[in-house]
Amino acid sequence: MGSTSDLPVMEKAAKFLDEMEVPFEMHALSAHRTPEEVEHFAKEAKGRGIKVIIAAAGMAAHLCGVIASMTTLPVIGVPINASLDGMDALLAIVQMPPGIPVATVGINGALNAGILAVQILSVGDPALQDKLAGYKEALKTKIVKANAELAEVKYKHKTN
Ligand code: RP5
Repeated sequence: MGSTSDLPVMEKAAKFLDEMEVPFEMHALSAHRTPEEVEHFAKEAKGRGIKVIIAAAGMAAHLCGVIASMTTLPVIGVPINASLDGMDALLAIVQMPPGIPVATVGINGALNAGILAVQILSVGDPALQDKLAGYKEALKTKIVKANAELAEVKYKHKTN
């Protein structure tokens, strides 16, 4: 993440990775404030065994694209709502030029970034695929239960 002020959002990704028992690192690295550290991280990541990078930044959010420019690892970008309702970060992250993609999730979409990272990691890992399938099944159960509860809500003109 570009700053620890992004941590309250990025915690959702961290909690999901913990739930899936996937080892991960967290760093505060800024494309503008600590560009040398960003370069070192991006260039060394693959050699250290990292498989996927989730990069989160707000405002003029160059971190994700800069990292993507220096590695062939998949980079998932999380636009953080730090100003302009997050639209500045969303456009900065998603509008990458041809050749340097960043798989961009929604504004503050840290949970989806965590899920997508695990989905990428699960290719060729049946045990991890099973854990993901369990997670998605629980989502289904939650909505089935919600739908049943909604059926009990009564309005004069509600017909179900
Ligand atoms: C970005 O600037 C960070 O990712 C953060 O979202 C935003 C504000 O950073 P702080 O001023 O809170 O450190 O680089």
